[in-house]
Amino acid sequence: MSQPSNRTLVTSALPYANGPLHIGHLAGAYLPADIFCRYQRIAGKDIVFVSGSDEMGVAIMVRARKEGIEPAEIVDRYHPMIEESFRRFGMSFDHYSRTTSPVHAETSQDFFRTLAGKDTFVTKTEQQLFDPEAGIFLADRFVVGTCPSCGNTNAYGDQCENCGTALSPMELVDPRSTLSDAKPELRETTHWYLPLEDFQERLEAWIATKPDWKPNVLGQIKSWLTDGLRARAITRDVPWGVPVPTDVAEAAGVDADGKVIYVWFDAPIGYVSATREWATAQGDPDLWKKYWQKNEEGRPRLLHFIGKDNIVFHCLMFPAMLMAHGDYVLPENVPANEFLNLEGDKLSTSRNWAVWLHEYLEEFPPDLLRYALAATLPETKDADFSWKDFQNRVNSELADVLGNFVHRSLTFAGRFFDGVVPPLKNPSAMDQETLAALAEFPGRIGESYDAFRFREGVFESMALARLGNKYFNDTEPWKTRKENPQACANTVHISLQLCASLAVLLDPVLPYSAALLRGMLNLEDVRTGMPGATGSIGWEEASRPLLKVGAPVNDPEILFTKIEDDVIEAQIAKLGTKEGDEAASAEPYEDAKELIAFDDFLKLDLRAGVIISAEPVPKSKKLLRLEVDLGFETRQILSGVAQHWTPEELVGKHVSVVANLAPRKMMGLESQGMVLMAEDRDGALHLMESTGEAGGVIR
Ligand code: B3M
Ligand code: ZN
Repeated sequence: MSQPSNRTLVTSALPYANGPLHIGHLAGAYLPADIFCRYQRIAGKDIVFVSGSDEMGVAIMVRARKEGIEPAEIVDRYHPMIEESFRRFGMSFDHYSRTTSPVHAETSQDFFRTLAGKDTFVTKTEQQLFDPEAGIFLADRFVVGTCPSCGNTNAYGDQCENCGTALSPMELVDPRSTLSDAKPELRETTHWYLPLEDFQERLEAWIATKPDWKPNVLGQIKSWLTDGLRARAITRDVPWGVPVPTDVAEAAGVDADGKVIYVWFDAPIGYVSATREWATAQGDPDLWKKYWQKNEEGRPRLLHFIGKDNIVFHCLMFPAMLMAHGDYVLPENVPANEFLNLEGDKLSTSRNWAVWLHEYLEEFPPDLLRYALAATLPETKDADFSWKDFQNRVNSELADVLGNFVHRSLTFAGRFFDGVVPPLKNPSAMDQETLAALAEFPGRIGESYDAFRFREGVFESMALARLGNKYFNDTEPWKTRKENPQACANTVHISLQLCASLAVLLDPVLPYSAALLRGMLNLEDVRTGMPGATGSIGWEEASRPLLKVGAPVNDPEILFTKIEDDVIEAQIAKLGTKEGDEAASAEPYEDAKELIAFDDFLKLDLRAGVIISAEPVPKSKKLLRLEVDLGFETRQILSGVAQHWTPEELVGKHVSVVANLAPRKMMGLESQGMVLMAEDRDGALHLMESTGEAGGVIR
């Protein structure tokens, strides 16, 4: 094995350009990668960070058909929108591309051609599902059916999103077209396949060298390897995609007309295309090779940041393609994240149960969400984003800890030391300990980031601000100012030095605030986390005092404004409403849940009840306050049904109630149970009406 070179290529999954971005995207593949790259650049490492819009594939066609327009119009609408959201959130890509670019068509066709030339593929002529009404073969998301692996009734033709298994349409039980009600017919067609079973041993041997990968990632990989890998079709009969190269088709004696490369074959090659475009823009068109191929310098590091639903493609299929090709390095790590939920519920674009990035940016600065998400990333298991938690983190961490520390340090410097950094003389034990503690921070934070433990790294960064606040409190400069002016000067000197280090160390997670802070401190020559940044002050330097005695500092500006309750309540009320729902996608059914034991079912206290009163909840678009008679008592229940029924329509309804749900506060009112409802795929609700007497047990 060759030596590692000092170059790293970082990729973030290419988002489908079929809708705007939401917080789930940010938390999965983008924010962690951005924090990682910013940190590495500040630390002086040679890193290139690429991504781009995934503009091919059936996901785009599904969206286009829904609107009755061409796929090209869809991607031309969403690509700029996605790119703009990323830019405003500070994603520090060296290059953000799109898979409709000519460089990408050429790169993926070359790759396909190389593999065909090495006899990696097999071609097969077989019967496949065809929709006679839509006149199209039913590939990927054009077909749903029951997953043979887990029984999910809404598995797609290429993957079950419930269990992650990669599928082909013919493997689905009871396949249905998502394009029409027509019964799928069988028609003969020819396709290229990547025989993954030929790579099983090599993949196993390679994965065995990665014991340090995240357990959630290794767990998924091992279960597929245990099941045994099977050949995957890598071409499609659909009218949108990178065309199968005609020379390859001719050599195989296949008519290439209407055949395109499968999106999961071309999309990861999009990382290579993006790196090539970046290199060309640098004026050195071959430079991309130093990030993808072994050379005299050694072996570059390749890191893929993705969400858990993309693990099979990045850890097995793409590596098999790279192995087959031979010129490329394999990923050194794939630090995939689990899913982010929202207010305790799965994100859903069709139910508008999401925080859309472009909408968020109309109301809040990007750093607040970067921080709140970074502190709760789904690194090892699914995590939850709630607006209350967001508010708490902003108010009691960003404002009360970091903002407050910066503010009081600069205020003291301005008021009592003529706005310059005072000298440090005869430092006390506590002064010395504080400087010694500072020296440890860059290494400790960096270690967490290097190990992809971003929550920990962010927590450790904030710990420096906590330390600063504690130091400021304990040294009591408001007292020493009169009693011992040099001690006061020492406190302000050291506090300002901590602020300066924070202005470097917080840049990965809070780039906008860190820049503002550098401005307040007149801290120049800092190497920021952006591509191409120069400057002599970097990560390591932040372990030592950065400000010179006598250097002027400015009056403090507000770094973080606290968020009021009503602002947060308005955000919560927006969830689940249909406004601005241009993002609705074709997710047909919610996934089946895991089996539970009978005893778990018995824990539920389900009762028949009668709604005796209903009224709107002030300031909430969604909630109604219900009083429900359970026979033995009356309960107040808050229900998110205001957009489905008027209060009058509900009074007198016999319903089913979960009677032993722990009480929950919403909009300042306590909800003491839940009224059961069935939800249609379009979001329409139906009461589970019961003719039983109030209080009767449902079992
Ligand atoms: N566009 C799937 C997704 O957005 C896909 C990722 C491609 S990464 C090469 O989940
Ligand atoms: Zn499944």
